[in-house]
Amino acid sequence: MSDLEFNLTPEGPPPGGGLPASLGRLARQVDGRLAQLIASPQERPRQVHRATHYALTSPGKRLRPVLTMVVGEMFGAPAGPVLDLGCAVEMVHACSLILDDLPAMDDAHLRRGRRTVHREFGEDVALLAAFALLNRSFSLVVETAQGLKSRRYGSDDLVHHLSAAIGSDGLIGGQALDLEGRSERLDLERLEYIHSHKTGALFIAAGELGAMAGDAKRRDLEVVTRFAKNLGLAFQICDDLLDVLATPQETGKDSGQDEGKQTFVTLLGVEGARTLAAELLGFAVDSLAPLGRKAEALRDIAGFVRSVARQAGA
Ligand code: GRG
Repeated sequence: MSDLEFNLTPEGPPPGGGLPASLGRLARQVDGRLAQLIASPQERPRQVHRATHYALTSPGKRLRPVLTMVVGEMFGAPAGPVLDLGCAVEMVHACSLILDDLPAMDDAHLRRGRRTVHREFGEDVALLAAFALLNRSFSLVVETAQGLKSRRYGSDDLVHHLSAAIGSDGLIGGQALDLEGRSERLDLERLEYIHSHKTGALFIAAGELGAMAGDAKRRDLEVVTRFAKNLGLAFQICDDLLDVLATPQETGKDSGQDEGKQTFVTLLGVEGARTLAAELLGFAVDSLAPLGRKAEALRDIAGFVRSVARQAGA
């Protein structure tokens, strides 16, 4: 663990572990920026603003915005706008966590070491806060993208990629099939479909937004997409491993949330799930070959996820 630096916040390290130091500096920039991009909790409607603030600034790993920033940096995107695009992705993630935790979905009590948003503010406010974050995410992408001087991509391209990642062929589609599949026996192909949509799609959008902000060539954009797809799926397998192997103190969320559900762990066993995660991370890293040494920070992200898969429950 010596190469891991916890991304300290006033409340301590983010549940689930910290990023390596090289990436932790980016996560700290995200932490410093998020609250500046949404309405203050003092502003009316106070309950909704308190809830958006609570959900967005609670201590998470910030892996998706870090991915946006690393990719943006790699293609020479301006740092300020790319940070804001990463924050927009984090807003979508925070929205999805609020919805996922609701009684109608996972009925979770604990998230990032705190009471879930609906338990703290009520379901009505939680729903409004989720939509407020989603809405703000899109306005932020439009504002930010308009200031970029990309030759290849307009703000409509960024909006399109983000909305596609969220829609019924993205997070919403994956979540819907996940909910439907709870009473069924799933095979590996279907499980992969669910998680490459429910989790992987936002990793893909995170990488793509960074690449578009840096005006990456289309073929380089495709490399980023492939990398993020494999990374996202490997990350979900880690999440499944942590659900059975780690304590709520370690992850900041309820353990055994997947009980009764088919997961990569129930299908493949702990070692099989670790092996699959390692394979996917291998594909992710191999896909970076055309980018050469400039993709080193992406290899670090894959290394971080690999260390989570290895250390889960150890
Ligand atoms: C309208 C945005 C939107 C979504 C609706 C509810 C839903 C559809 C999808 C659920 C997506 C979801 C919550 C997937 C789980 C992904 C996952 C592995 C979450 C944990 O991510 P970490 O470990 O969490 O990065 P932190 O707290 O560190 O940010």
